[in-house]
This record gives sequence, C-alpha cells and structure tokens, in this order.
Amino acid sequence: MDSKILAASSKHPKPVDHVFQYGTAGFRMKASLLDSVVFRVGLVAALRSRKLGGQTIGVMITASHNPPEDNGVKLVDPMGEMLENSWEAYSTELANAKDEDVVKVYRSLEQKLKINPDTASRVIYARDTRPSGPKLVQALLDALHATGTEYTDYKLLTTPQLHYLTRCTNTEGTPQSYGEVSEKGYYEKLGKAFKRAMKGKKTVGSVTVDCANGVGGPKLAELLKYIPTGSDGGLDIKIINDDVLKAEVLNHECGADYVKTKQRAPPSSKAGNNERCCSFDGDADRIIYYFNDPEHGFRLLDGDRIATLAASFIGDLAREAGLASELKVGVVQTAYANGASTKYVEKTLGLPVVCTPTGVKWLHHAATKFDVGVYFEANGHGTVVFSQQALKAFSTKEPESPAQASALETLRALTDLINQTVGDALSDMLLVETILAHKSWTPKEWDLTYTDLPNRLVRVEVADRNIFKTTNAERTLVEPQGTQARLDQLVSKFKDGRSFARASGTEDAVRVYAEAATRSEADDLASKIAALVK
Ligand code: 16G
Ligand code: ZN
Repeated sequence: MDSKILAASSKHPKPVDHVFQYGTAGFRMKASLLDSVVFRVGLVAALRSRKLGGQTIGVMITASHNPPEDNGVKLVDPMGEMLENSWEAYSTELANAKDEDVVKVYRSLEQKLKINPDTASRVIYARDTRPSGPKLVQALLDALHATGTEYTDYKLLTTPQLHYLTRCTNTEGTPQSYGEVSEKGYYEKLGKAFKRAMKGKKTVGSVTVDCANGVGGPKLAELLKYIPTGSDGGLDIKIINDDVLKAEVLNHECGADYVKTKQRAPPSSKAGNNERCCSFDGDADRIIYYFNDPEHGFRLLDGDRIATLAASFIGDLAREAGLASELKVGVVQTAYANGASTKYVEKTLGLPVVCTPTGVKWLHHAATKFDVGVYFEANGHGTVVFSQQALKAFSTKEPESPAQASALETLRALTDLINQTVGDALSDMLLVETILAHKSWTPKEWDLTYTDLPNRLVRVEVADRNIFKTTNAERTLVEPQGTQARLDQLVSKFKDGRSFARASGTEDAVRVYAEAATRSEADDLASKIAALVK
C-alpha cells in the first residue's frame, strides 16, 4: 500500500508554505489550493473507517455559502454526525505533511490509533454544484484506490443528504435503520412523513424558496415530486434562484447568508407584502425565513425563530400526548441567539435553554442530552434530535383519548420528517411549513411571538485573533486580561445591553456582537466594544 499511496500522492502535491486547518466547517478555501487536501482527507477517511471496524464514512465536497471559486471538504461520521473532534487534528496533521512524509504520517497515525490495516474501509461521497468539484473528486478517488477503500459516488447531493445516506448505510438491516439507502429513499421518507404530519392541512398562501443557485434547487424540484403541492392541498411553492449551470451566480446576491447578513430579500425576489419567503445556502444545510411587512418593512425569521417555533409546537404536542413529565424538551443556542428568543423559550414556553460555543457539532452534542433537543444557530443551521426514550414513548404509549392519539401520530411523523443527523434546509422547510399549517399562521403571526432586541454584529480586524480566549460558551473573555471587565463596564451603561467578542473560527478576525434596547444603542455599544478589542 505504501508505494500506491506514494505514487498517488505525487499526483497531488501540497502547495508549499500553505498551512491548512480542519476548522468548524472542515477544510475550506480557494478551490485551486484544495487538491492535496482532498487527497489526504481521502486517506483520513480510510483510516477512520478502518478504526471503526469498516463502518462507512461520508466525504462531502462543498464550500456552502462561500463564493463559487471556493471549495471545501469535510468528513461525516457513521451516524451522520460531524467528524469526532480528535480526528480534526489528525486531518490537519496529514494535510500539512510534506509530500515526502505523507506515507510516514499515515502509518504513524495508524500505529498511534491502533488501526488494523487489514480491516475493510468504506466511504461514500458527494459534492455540490461548484465547477471545481469533479477535479477534487478525482483527488479523493486516487486516495480511495491507493488505500483499497470501497466507495459509492453519490454525485451531486446537498450536504444533509450525504449525512442522511451515511447514517442509512451504517444502520441498514438493523432495528435502528434510518431509511432506504438511496437519494430516492430520502425523498420518499420526507414525502411520506410530510403527508402524515400535515394531516390534510394546507398552508396559508405560498412560499417563495430562494435556492442560492446551488444544489438545493434541483434537489427541491425532485422532492416536490413526493409531496402534495398546489391544487391537491399541501404546499404552494415558488422556486427562485435555481440556476446551477452558471457557476458565477452561486450564492451571489441570494441565499441564506446574503439575506441574514444584509438583512434584506434577494433582489430577484418578486414576493409581495406578507408573503412567506425562505432562502437556502449553497449546500442546503441552512434556511432563513423572511417577509415584507407593509408597516415595518423587511422582517427576518432566522434560526432563533425556527427554533422557538419548533420548540413551542413539539412542546405542545408532548403535553397533548401526555408525555410532558416523562420527556425532557430543551433548546440549544449559541451566544448569537437574540436575547429575546432566549427569554421567550425560558419564560413563555417554560423550556430550558443551553448555550454552547459556535459550530454545529457543539450544539448537536448538547441537544442529544435532551429527549427532544431543538438546536439552531441564528444563521439558520439547525435541527431537532430525539432520544431513544422519546422514540420509544412515541411508538409505544397507549393513547387515552383521540387527542392524545393524534398528538402521538404527529410526533411520530415529525421524527421521520426531521433530518436528525444535521441541519437540513429541505427538511427544516417542511417542518416550518407543517407547523404554520397546523397553526394557520401567516409569517406575521409567527413574527409577533416575540420582539427581537436590536442587535449589531461587527467584524474587527486585529493584529492577532489568537490572543482572544473565551470561556462560558464564548460569552466571557479570559484573555487578554482585563478586557472582559472593561467590556462589562461598557455594557452596564446600556438598557438591556449584552455583548461579547470572540475570535472567528473561519476568518482572520474578531467578531463583536451587541444588543440593546434600541437600534442606536445597539450600534453604539457594538462600536464601543469593537474599539475596545481593536
Ligand atoms: C462554520 C459553522 C457554522 C458557524 C460558523 C461560524 C458548521 C458546519 N459550520 O461555518 O455553524 O456558524 O462556522 O463562523 O459547524 P465564525 O467562527 O467565523 O463566526
Ligand atoms: Zn451550508
């Protein structure tokens, strides 16, 4: 195998002087720099699979909401979760090995981790619509061939579809089977669950879906073949920004990240006042809702809103099903969650909230501590996870009334409708649409559940972001010494003031978040904290 790896590696030389890091979203950068990284990620996938006794590992090639010339690669663990933390460091180590040391580092990892090289290794992979994808797939394939890894190429998929298929592959034929191992199986599962969850209800009005000109466009079109639309009840969907042939339009003036950061609808949207809209990102693992309110202008219904909507609906269902005392329902957020949403969950819904550092893996992990764990980042990435105990209760509890039976049936349908492996724009959209249909809500009613505190996010360029060290789920700075005390002092002067500063995990900058009672105070506080950390 050594000579095979060496020969294959020579086709994918590492750019000199470039330092790579497996970050919160895997490796991500200009696609032109990524060839050696993808090859080596293929090697890591083989090792990881062998370490886990031949379970299948997923490899996704995507750069999500980033520009078309970027690309990225990340690994998916057997149950569809993000790669285990310690393996991020091994990936980084192999990605940065000198060309002549690749085999040495590969073998040293094998030894250190006590991996039997004779165990089978299995990988499934897919990519988004970026033009650089096929060439990077070739680099991955070279690694899979060199390591004798069995593989399946799923071609174009959304990131959450690959997570789903990874879990299905590893649970096939077991009592924990997560679904049929095919893209079609994914649509069928969601389609059936949606019909069961909707119970013949219809949403109020249409929903305009902005697919960011990414892989979510064709996949949504496919999904619609499996769900009731238009005249036969169900959903009335208008798809926009679904051009995947022109590479340069991907995520350009559209998509969830554009809408969230610019706080405006994509210019291409023709939706009228009070019409529900949502935007996916480039690989369809994030979703943001919004609408134009004739009185108040653009209204964003972000990840916090989706979390609160889901928590309120599922919390009610658990009560109606007579399971409230048995099952722990909770919400997981990051420090970026609007303070008003946290208060709403704790005070109005009466549910516990846990705060974790930024990055899906932290939220997901914390959510699994609940029986029903709802987690969302404000940017629109999130889902709901159900414990084994919750699944068992939903399927075995004997209903004592028709209302209980109905609530249990809806809960069972939701466990199939929700992609429990990772945030999934397609699945999350069906979830939101189901809840709005049940409540007969327009986006206006949804928006009125609570009022966001005005907030401001600022990106601050600093000499060295690594000197900023935090604790308390990124809400408290421990270094540089004394900074937190000065920050607290500034915050104390603002009504409803809250602020924190943390080093970005994806960019060379510090991010400052501030909220306060009014727009101008939030702006003022943010700029004062930005000046403090600069
Ligand atoms: C990554 C994370 C995303 C997070 C963002 C924060 C995953 C899959 N992605 O994109 O959830 O919001 O980083 O970026 O975990 P930042 O550290 O630059 O603020
Ligand atoms: Zn994404």
